[in-house]
Amino acid sequence: MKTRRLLPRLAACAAGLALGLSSLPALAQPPAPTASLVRNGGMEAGTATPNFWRIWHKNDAGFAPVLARDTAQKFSGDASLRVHHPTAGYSSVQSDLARTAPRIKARAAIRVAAEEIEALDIGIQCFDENRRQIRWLSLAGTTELELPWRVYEEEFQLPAGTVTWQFVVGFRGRGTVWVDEVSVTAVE
Ligand SMILES: [Ca+2]
Repeated sequence: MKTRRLLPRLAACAAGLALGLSSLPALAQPPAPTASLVRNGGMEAGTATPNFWRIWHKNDAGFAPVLARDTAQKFSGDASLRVHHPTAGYSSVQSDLARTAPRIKARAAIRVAAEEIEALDIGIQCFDENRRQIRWLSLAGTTELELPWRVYEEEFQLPAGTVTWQFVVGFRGRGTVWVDEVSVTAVE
């Protein structure tokens, strides 16, 4: 009895397989790009500031950098992230902490523009299970005072022991930095 009931299902499966085989050429197309592991890397979500990004700065007297979501100067979409230093100092903007498989190999990409700055550092900060920083992976840096929108791309591997990590853009001096289209995608 059971065998008889199964037969129509098997026939249906065979029909499905035949359909699958006939659509095989579609598999030859390049795979869809992997989703970025950086939340809101396009800075589109948010109002006064982009969601999932925060600023840290040195506590020098009178130094008050301003983080904003800028809808006037942007690389793409409706907005970018802007950091302004009214006076000279050091600050860094950081993405939300991300958690991925350890030793992941990934490609980082970022768009940056700047005015009147002294130095810019871009990298990935890696933390262990106790939130201690175990490695700073420098991706790019410059001491150019003026920077049109520029693309930086770099492949990196998270070191062993990494539990969480974040994208960091730090800059020194007086001036303004814009950041847009930040992404980290796994390549293996
Ligand atoms: Ca954008």
